[in-house]
Amino acid sequence: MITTEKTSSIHDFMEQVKLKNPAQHDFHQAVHEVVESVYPFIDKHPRYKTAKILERIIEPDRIIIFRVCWEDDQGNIQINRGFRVQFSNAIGPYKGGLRFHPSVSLDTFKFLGFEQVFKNSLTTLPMGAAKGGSDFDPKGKSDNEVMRFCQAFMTELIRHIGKDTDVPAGDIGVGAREIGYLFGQHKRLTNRFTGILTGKSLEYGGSLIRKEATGYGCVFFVEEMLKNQGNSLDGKICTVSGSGNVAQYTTEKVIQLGGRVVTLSDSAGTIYDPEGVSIEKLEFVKDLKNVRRGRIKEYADKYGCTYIEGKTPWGVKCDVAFPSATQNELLLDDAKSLVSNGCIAVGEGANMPTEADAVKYFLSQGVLFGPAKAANAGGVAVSGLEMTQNSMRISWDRSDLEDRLKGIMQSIHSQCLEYSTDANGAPNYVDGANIAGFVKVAEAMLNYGIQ
Ligand code: NDP
Ligand code: 2IT
Repeated sequence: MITTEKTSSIHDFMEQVKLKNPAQHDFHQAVHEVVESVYPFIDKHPRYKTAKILERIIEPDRIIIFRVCWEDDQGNIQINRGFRVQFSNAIGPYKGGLRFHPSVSLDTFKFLGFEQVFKNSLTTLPMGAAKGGSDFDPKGKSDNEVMRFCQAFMTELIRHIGKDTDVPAGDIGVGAREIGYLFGQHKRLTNRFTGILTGKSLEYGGSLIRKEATGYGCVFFVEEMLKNQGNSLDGKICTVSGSGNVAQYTTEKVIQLGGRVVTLSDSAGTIYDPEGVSIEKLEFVKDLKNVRRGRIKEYADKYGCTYIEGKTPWGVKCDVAFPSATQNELLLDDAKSLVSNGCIAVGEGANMPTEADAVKYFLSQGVLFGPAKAANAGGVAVSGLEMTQNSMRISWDRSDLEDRLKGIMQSIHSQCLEYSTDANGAPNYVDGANIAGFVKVAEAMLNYGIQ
């Protein structure tokens, strides 16, 4: 329960954050959510307050911004901006994905890097937090253009990463193709074959289950939330947004657990397939999005279902929603419409896909709400397992890795329950994830003294 006094302290704290980080709205949103959970907790644990852990944890260790020049297929010189925000290495080497998307700014990478601090802590593995990428848009580029961009990007990034320093991976716009070009350039420049990236293909040091991990992990987390209430995904109607890596493997695991996914989307619109996406239809989506790089509308054309141009899936009736595309894609009105249509659980596959007011609404209605830093931590968790396998020069088998992933998601669920408050009869997993993620990093920071 937040008292008036605490609310005013949170308000003052946030005013300072806004003054120091002007116009970084996504970063403010991410910090505010954590501060709301952690402030009342810190009040009961003054050692964190005296050591100013909260003030320190919101300040990245360092920010790297660089120019990336490359030549397109017509011989024109193109200039992009590269970023790496190394947020915290308190509990392990910096770790987190790279995003290539024209919309990104420093704000994007600060919010994502900040979220990663708590997420990586929850995985139980020794990983610090970072995020990076570029305003480069891979859409419509040839493979050769993507290769030249990735080579130019790595030529600078190489100074800042390393297997014990900072280990990037994929995110929006960065999949197996981009990781291959980035890894290849690193190997060429250093003449060393080391695990400096995760999400690698299996032929050169990648881990089984990594590409499935975020989506599968998110579904395992939702299954745990439901199980805790004596329920399950079996027979549930699910809406999924996005149609990239996270959306595809969320869909696959929902199908395996007996649920039915009735929507997928991309930045142009949503398909609504009341019969459900089958494994065969999902294979079509994988080929469409990962190989041919086409639009989701082709699904509706091929299978004769509804295509809703320019809309997200949240108007469609469902039991469980999996926002798996991008930040702030699910707004307050969407939350109201989902709840009035009977939605009982939400698993955030994307990072911060639910706007702050919408999160509050879900909690006020007793919806089981799995926040991103808990629900989508499976991706980075299997990245952590990829790092271990690379260091040991071994590879674990598929079922072993899936079991480990499931075990990690169950552990994250228990950690959240340990610190959760009450949200109208349901556990408040937002408080649970923020506080549980905070404690491990804060304790490590106390060990290091003032730095
Ligand atoms: P992909 O690039 O594979 O897919 C992204 C999907 O989201 C595409 O369908 C894309 O549509 C859609 N999308 C992206 N940006 C926007 C936008 N601004 N508006 C509407 N739709 C958009 O990325 P991932 O699946 O890897 O990532 C999806 C989310 O999951 C992100 O929030 C990411 O940070 C998060 N995440 C990813 C992890 C991973 O391991 N990959 C791990 C944890 C979280 P279109 O093709 O039209 O652009
Ligand atoms: O947001 C995320 O956790 C990721 N994009 C995955 C990061 C990773 O290092 O695997």
